[in-house]
Amino acid sequence: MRVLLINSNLKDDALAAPPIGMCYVATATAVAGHEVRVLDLCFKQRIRHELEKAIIGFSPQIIGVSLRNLDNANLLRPVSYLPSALNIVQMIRELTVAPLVLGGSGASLDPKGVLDFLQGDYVIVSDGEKSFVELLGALHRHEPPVNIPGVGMRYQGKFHLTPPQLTSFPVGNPRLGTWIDLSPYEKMGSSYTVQTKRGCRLQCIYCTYNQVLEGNHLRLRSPVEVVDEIEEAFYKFNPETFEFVDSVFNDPMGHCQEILEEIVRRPWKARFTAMGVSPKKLDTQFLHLMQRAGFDSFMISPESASETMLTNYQKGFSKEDLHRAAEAINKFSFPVFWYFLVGGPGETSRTLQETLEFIGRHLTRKKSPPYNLAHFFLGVRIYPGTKLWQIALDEGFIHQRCNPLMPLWYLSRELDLDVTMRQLYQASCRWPEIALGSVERFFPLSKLLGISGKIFSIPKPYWQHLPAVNRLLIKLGLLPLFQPAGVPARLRQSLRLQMSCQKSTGPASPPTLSIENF
Ligand code: B12
Repeated sequence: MRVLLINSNLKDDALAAPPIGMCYVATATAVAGHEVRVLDLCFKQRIRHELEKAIIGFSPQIIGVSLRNLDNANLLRPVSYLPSALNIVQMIRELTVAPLVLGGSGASLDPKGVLDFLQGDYVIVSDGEKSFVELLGALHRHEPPVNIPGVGMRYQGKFHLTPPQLTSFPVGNPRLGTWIDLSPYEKMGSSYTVQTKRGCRLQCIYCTYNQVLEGNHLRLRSPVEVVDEIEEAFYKFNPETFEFVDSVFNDPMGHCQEILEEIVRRPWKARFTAMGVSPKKLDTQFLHLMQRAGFDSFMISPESASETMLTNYQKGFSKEDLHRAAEAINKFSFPVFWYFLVGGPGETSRTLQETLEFIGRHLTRKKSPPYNLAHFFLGVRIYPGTKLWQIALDEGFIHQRCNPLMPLWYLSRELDLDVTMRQLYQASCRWPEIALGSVERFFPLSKLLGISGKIFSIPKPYWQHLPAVNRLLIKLGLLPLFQPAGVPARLRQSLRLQMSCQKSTGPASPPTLSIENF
């Protein structure tokens, strides 16, 4: 069959992410003998024109649309990506009658809601490779695809989903660089992305990784196969950096170490980064191995440095583990991006203070670049299927019949929001390493880096320069200009809206919710 896969993620700033998931699906579909084309809409100015070019010449028999994000999961600066995805789907519908299949993490998080809202024909939950290829087979044979694992659809007037079966890692090498043009991503500071495993063993109460996204059963790729993929891409595409996009990069530690050792054994030298590094067992020996393999930065998500909050979030490591990891990290010169969450169950100004003290003690020691960056998200996004969903139901943050397509938030009632904002603001005036979620409104400016970064050889990743910018703003007394005003009142208002909105709107009517307005 002729299959067109379209990336609907238009986020083209410093966080631009190549659509690796869609490339996995493209490779699996091509391996199964179909004729596959890929259209990456990110960085494209004329979306309709691109769609016309791709659809009119090729006449696809099936269209797959990748939906990575529902929203930006940022309560301080909320943005929904659903209206732009809807716009793309509507343009596709005007150009072709080919069945439309939705997939990607956004689609997996709320398959029914996404299928209804975007008016797709089918939705794939979790891994796409096997389910999508089986769906194509069924459609080709004119059979109803009702029993294919991972496939959701409207059937006999109702939404029908066969639960996904995540048993093995379906295709090894997604051949990212052969399906899409990586150069605009690289310009923005992004990397050639690689996945070494699927599944997450952690049980963080707010997280979806071990649920619909990847499941909690680990599926590991062979270290040699992973490094072969990197080697092939290194010689073919010569990317500036490779980035591991596993949910947790260093769990299981043994598998991760084998990959790093395999990299060290190869004759070439590449640069690496990773998100999702866990502080557990992050010692100087492991960091040294990362350095030898070519790592020059990474992201770590402790979420809090308070023992109470680490326990409440069920992070699977202790405050002591975290302090040990920070001390080990400080012996190296990597810039490290630290993610913190404020406002989970049990958060108080005292627990937040403990996190800020940790930052003051460990993350602000460097007197010259590269600096650490401590990024704070306020509020915890509530997803269906997580323990936080149940907690939020019990505590009245959400209602049984709420619509998961709307960003739903948990924000500890033990926090006095005025005090919280003051705490965060004062800390950010004192330590330029701190960035609050509201900084996201300046991300579009990062496109300037894409233009000037090469000319002035600004080192990547670009986020490492944010503390230097903050330092300058603090010195010039300009930081207050960049702080959003009236946040506590705004947050109280959106939480009130969240609760009232859910009570009046049942699951039967999600598309009527005003997603554009939040
Ligand atoms: C790595 C990562 C990042 C990195 C990306 C680095 C990079 N250079 O790519 C960084 C830290 C930059 C990042 C940033 C953000 N991220 Co992020 N990120 C992830 C993470 C952990 C892995 C994504 C990944 O690459 N997976 C590997 C691929 C292979 O999996 P996949 O994309 O799911 O693809 C499979 C299926 O979904 C399906 N599939 C995919 N496409 C298609 C298409 C079709 C047609 C079909 C049938 C199937 C299909 O098949 C694929 C193969 O099996 C996920 C969580 C997770 N475990 O999925 C969050 C996640 C995707 N991120 C999320 C968010 C919110 C963001 C940000 C918006 C956060 C922010 N405010 O800054 C930004 C957005 C960036 C962007 N450009 O879109 C959310 C999205 C949920 C939501 N609320 O919308 C997730 C799900 C985490 C969560 N909260 O649960 N992220």
